[in-house]
Amino acid sequence: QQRNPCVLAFDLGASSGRAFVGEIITETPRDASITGIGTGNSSVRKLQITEVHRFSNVPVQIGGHLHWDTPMLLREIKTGIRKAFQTGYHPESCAIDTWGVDFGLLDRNGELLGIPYHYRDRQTDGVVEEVSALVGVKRLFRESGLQFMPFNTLYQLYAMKKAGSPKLDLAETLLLTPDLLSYFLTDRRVCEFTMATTTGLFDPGRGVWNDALMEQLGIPSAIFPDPVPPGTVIGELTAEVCAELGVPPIRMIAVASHDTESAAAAVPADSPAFAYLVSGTWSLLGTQMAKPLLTPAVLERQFSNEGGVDGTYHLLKNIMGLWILQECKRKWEQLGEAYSFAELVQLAEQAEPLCTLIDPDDLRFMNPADMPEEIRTYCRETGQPVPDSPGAFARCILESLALRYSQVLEQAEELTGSRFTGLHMVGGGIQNELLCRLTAGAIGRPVWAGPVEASAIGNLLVQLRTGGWIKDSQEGLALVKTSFPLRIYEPEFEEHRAAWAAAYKRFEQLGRSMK
Ligand code: ADP
Ligand code: LRH
Repeated sequence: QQRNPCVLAFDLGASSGRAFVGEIITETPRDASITGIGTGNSSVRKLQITEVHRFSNVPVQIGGHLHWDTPMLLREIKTGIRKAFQTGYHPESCAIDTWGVDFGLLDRNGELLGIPYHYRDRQTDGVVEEVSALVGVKRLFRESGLQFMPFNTLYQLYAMKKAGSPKLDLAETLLLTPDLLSYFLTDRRVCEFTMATTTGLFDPGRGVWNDALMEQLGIPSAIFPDPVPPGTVIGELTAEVCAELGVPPIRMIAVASHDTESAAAAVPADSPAFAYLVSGTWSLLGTQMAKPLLTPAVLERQFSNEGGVDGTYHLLKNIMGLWILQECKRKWEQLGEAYSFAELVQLAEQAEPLCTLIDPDDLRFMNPADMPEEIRTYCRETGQPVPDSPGAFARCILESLALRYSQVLEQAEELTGSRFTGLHMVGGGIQNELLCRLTAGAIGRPVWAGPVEASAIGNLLVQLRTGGWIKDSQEGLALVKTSFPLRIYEPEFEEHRAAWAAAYKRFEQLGRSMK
């Protein structure tokens, strides 16, 4: 029997990592009538994805700093490769996408210098203000295109410099997380374009590294490899890795290695001007653009321009996201009260609606020691009822996120002059049906939810293009549309609209970081 070509994607998020094999299958009309997909007599091509591995991604505090457990990530990726072959697949290639901004430094022998920092490490506290004063906010934005988030690579490197870290002096190469993990497997050093655009050191207007800014901040420009576009072949697994895993030397591809951009590349939109929300640990809300938008209004609203596939740019905003709920869940677990996400959603369903609201993007929620306590303090300070049960906390978080989505969606419309008829939601967060429903209510428009595993799918699509099995992004999106049905959430009735409008007014008054 002829085997379908297949490829292997690793999608590493801040909460978990997962490995999916993707293969293009052809359903005959007979199969199609069984599954209910497809009409007429023509056969249907679909992308079939199979999860072969999943693992938790838990960071580690070492002394005063928070780090990624990088050796664990590499070990789990190796396990994923082995499991793909053990399951009977023979992937033609594999690729890794991860969160943005973080990196490892290699010394002149090609060895890792230190343990990569986690973007929530506190070394960058106060650094945004310092760099802004040094460079000027207008230039900083014009030459990076990014929202001023304390964890952008630029600020991390500046913080290391300021702390007198010897690592920068010893570094020969800086590799962003997906490139670093690919390097461990192939011994090849690349810098993938979509990741480069998350650093703050890549000038999106000129499309090059910003050597002048690096020099001004004392960051060595020689450590940054030239960016390569998504779809570039990095190289093959090294002989050592193949021997260790007992697998043949498959190719590794640089995809849209930034998870947000891999997800955006898999949004099954019907028109080129669409709004999307990638919902996971973070919520990234934005829209696709042909080129970066570097206007004073974008600086004022604090949106980012991040590079995507096919040279596109994405105007988007980082919203604190389900991190807040994850951290409450973790705290309750420590206190001996364990709830699954599904249970928390169920409890939130029963809680009183639109009771307490928070500004999810208040920086106090970035990494507090005790998230529920931080929310309690916020409620006391803003004179609101303090949530008194996990359901009330979850409801407060989800409704506040939905209101923030509505606000940011309107800002995106204002900045781009577009009108979005609804919002595409993708990512693990769409398993939270209450969140999807609340979002539809808050924005007063439909939410089109799916696919859940958008980042892994976007990763697979770029690999399938590199392998020549699909020809362009249109063909890729057509596959997504036939393979992963959308779930539609319509906004609620008129009486709810008034309640949402009143809540939005209260939400806006919460102020602080409401730009
Ligand atoms: P990341 O890629 O950042 O690690 P994911 O895309 O995997 O994040 O999404 C993780 C989030 O998905 C969790 O924070 C949780 O809120 C949500 N989630 C996962 N499973 C469920 C579930 N069964 N029900 C509701 N929400 C869920
Ligand atoms: C989401 C994400 C986001 C970045 C953040 C660090 O996973 O990649 O786009 O800003 O992580």
